[in-house]
Amino acid sequence: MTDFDYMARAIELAEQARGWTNPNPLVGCVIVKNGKIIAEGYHERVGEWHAERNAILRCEEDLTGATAYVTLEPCCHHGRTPPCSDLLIERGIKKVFIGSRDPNPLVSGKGAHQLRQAGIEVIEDFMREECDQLNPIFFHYIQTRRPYVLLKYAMTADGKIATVTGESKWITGEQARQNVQRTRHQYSAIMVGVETVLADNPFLNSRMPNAKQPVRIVCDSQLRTPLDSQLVQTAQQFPTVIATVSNNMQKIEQFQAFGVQVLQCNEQHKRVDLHDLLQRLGAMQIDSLLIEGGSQLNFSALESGIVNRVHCYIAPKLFGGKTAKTPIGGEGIGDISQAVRLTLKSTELIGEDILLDYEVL
Ligand code: AOF
Ligand code: ZN
Repeated sequence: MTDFDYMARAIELAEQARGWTNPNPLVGCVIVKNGKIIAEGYHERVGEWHAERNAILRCEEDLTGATAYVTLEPCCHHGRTPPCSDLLIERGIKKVFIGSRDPNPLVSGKGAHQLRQAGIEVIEDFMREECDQLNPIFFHYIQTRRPYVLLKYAMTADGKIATVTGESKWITGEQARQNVQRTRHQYSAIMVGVETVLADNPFLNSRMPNAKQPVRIVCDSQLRTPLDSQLVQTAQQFPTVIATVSNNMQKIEQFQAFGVQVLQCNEQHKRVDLHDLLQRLGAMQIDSLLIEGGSQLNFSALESGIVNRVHCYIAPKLFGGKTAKTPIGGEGIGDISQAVRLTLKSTELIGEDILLDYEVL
């Protein structure tokens, strides 16, 4: 096995915790001595041991002279757990391959520096691109303290998200819908506009077995969410937030009585100021937000520039109809030069549907 194989294994280990570490990163670690893997570990859940500590503490062999492969620069600060750099030094590790740099201001180069100071050979940026792919959410959140935003929609091959009568169940097939469930598990919160609540009365939970449940958010400037909606009725079991600009205290108290948290946000053009909302969600430790429509909220989100990533599912169906809804509504733009520009990261065939994964420029 080569250095590349060991780091690839560390990435594979890191992946296993997807959805469970937020707002911490996904991190994997492999330790090799005399051409043999003698320890493996990954960061399993936020608040628990880091990847390196898991690998080291589970290994009974002497680590003196061994080489460690870590997908993220080892930390050197006392957080919820003690510094990993100290432990690597203490156990006599001789060489460390690092994938991603850690932009956390508490670490940011100081981890690698500390290892070098102790005489360890450190190789940085090793398979950095692959390692960086693990943590777009962490890198964004640790630097901005605002959630990383993914906009997701499913449409027909003629660009419709519903028929002329408003029917939308289902556009994509079973496998694509399962993929959405996995995405919900990876994001800390999921948001829809009030029109979607009125039209679909959604539940917005993750139905994957053992899934982590995202915080459910309704963007509802005038508090039109019905008290008998599924979201309000299940707010005691699943955290539920309504973001509004309304001051109607009587209504707010009614929602609160069901366990809904009401966030009174700043106003922008009579709607919720999405930048203010993101700031508040970030302060609540929400590092990632999945926006699932409707078309008005999708446009507002894109227009305000809060969207980092777009997932577009295309189903092999055609609906037609001049008034059938499309994924992005709102006022739109007049001039092509104002278009939101995207970079295609990947395309994937999921069952009979296509997933286009874009980054917003
Ligand atoms: C690593 N390996 O496996 C992780 C690291 O307060 P804590 O203990 O939860 O630490 C969180 C910070 O530690 C996080 O922001 C990131 O900078 C680093 N995470 N570092 O070397 C790991 N999870
Ligand atoms: Zn650490």
